[in-house]
Amino acid sequence: MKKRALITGISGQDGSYLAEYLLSKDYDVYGTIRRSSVAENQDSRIKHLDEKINTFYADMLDAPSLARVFNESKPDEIYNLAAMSHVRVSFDVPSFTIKTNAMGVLNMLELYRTVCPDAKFYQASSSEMFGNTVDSDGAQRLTTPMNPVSPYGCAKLLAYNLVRHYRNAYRLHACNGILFNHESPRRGSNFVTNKVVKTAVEIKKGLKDKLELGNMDSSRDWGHSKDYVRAMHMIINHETPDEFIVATGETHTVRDLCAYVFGKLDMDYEDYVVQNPKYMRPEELKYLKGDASKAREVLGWKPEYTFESLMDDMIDHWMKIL
Ligand code: F7E
Repeated sequence: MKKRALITGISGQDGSYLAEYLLSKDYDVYGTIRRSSVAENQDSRIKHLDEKINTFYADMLDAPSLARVFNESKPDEIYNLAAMSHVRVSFDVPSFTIKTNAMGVLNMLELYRTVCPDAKFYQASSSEMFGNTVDSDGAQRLTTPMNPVSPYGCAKLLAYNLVRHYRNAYRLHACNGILFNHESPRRGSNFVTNKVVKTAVEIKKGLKDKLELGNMDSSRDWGHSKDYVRAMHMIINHETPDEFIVATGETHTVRDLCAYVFGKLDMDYEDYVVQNPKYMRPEELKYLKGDASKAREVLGWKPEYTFESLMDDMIDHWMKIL
């Protein structure tokens, strides 16, 4: 019998790559999408999978809609990826963010516990939970204290703890993947990597003359979403439910990112990048570098993309599209 996977947020960057990955492993794939007034926004990343996957309208805050999806999909594996995923926007819509990213997970866990407790559950946890805590060697790991600095991070930390609590209280196979930033050509263009790459290509092609950014001194550990969805599948299928960090262990500033991308296009970023306070955050997470040694050693996971090959993939994409 084919395994059945349910992916909330299947139309997002990770959801779409995970759907492709699970289809390649012969799963039946089910997923939730949210209604949007611009129909194209609902399925632009999964349109090519139309005939191969089963999608349902649902919302993390609409428990009856989730119940219908659980009952119709009867999942063996549940990947909970749906979220309000933009950290800066979470300062503008804090209540919506906390409800969706924390209460929504509670809705999912209750359905999991009551409808299909023999299934396995993966929660998309985030490096944003660490806030500005860094170990003395300059990395974040599973033992690093978590002190989130955004409504998004606070909500993700509550969800993370709920998953651990449900696992212990109800003996469920519920896992957390703490994923550091992961990008791809499918990344929303209001996240910094895709914003920089897309705008740099537009400048190169004479379509724009400047790039407006916020804080250029923050550092991020950027990996490729394709590598990270593979890790999700390994985490959920590990024999014991557990927590894992997924990261490359390399960090770069936003400034380094600009220098690399503009440099690849034979331009100097300093001629085009201007700072706009609009893109600053009330509180900034300054530095991320993940220690994924447990995922490497226990799961045998390792990333195939480097920072450079990730950026090259995104540059190639926009050079073709624009
Ligand atoms: O910002 C700085 C910004 O929005 C990265 C989400 O997937 O990863 C992501 O969250 C950095 C920050 O990602 C602009 O201040 C400068 O320091 O691409 P980002 P994020 O906030 O790190 C984590 C792991 C998640 O879980 C989240 O869901 O870049 N930055 N100027 C800017 N950022 C944006 N978006 N736009 C700018 O103009």
